Amino acid sequence: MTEPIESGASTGGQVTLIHLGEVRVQEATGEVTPCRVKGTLKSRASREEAHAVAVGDYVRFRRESDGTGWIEEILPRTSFLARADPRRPGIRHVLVANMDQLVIVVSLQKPRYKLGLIDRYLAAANVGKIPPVLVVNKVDLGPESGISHLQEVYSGLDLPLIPVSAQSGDGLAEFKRVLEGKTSVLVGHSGVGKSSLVNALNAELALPTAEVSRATDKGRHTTTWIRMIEVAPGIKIVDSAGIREFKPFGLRADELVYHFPEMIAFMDGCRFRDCTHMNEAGCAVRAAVERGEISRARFMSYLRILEELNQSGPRVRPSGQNQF
Ligand SMILES: Nc1nc2c(ncn2[C@@H]2O[C@H](COP(=O)(O)OP(=O)(O)OP(=O)(O)O)[C@@H](O)[C@H]2O)c(=O)[nH]1
Ligand SMILES: [Zn+2]
Repeated sequence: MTEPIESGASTGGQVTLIHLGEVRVQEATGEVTPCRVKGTLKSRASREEAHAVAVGDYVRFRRESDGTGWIEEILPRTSFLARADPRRPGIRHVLVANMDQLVIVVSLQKPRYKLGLIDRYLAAANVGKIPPVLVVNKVDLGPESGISHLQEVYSGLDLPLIPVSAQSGDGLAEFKRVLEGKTSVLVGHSGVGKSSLVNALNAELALPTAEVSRATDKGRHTTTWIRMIEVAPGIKIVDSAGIREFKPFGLRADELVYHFPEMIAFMDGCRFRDCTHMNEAGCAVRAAVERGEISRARFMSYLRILEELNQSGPRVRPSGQNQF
């Protein structure tokens, strides 16, 4: 298929699947067209972006006589979730665009939630302007103290927390209510129960879960795909396979604190204007941590991410040291 010479009118639609070079675009009528991306768009993107288009993108494409299409324009994004390309960390990989919310799924046990991963997703949600929601699955496995722990850690944020069990059905009505009328991207560690939760919303979908994969002896994640599905009327979900690593793209050491909203209110009280809150004297953020007004776990996440950013980019030193 050679690229077309401009002719005829273009059509608008939304990208619903990206898999092995195929980009599927759905029109408002529901019609789906397999498309390719025009070279001019690809080369514009390739220096800074892993891919020119993302699932969720609104695009304009030109239809060919064989029923396929060429994407020639990507409309501005209202929100996005981006990671650093695992092989080329300076390159941005936008996983999804134009989402109404980021649903971070964790489980109480098997595997136990990791605050560090939640905090990375929260920072990425802030960068890409997607409101986040935290869904805590497998509450049937307990312990209840896990829920109160998470509630305490995130009490300083505007973060809805929804305890659920795909197995027992607890919390599923609330989970459904949160998704209604929205397009949500589901993220989380492998095995936390994302597919089980989506199946619980609509049993007819029958997405393969861990048991099914073991039973059929087929590795589920030998390929990578991201897709958008309407799981029930008015509930659109983006799920994915094979996305193993997630390091948010676009974080800078000197701006990191702005992705920890509960710390912002205290910053003005720091003695040094460019305080990094690592170990400077007169740091009002650390003082708030000591008083229990900022969650220590969140502060430790801040320090860990800051350290990572310092290793990979220009260093930010405690301001006391910068003076010499
Ligand atoms: N006890 C319990 N087990 C659950 C629950 N939800 C899911 N599981 C089990 O957890 C395992 C993983 O569930 P999946 O739905 O495959 O997890 P996933 O997040 O989709 O995993 P990936 O596809 O690898 O990302 C399966 O064995 C499920 O049966 C739950 O609420 N309680
Ligand atoms: Zn400080």
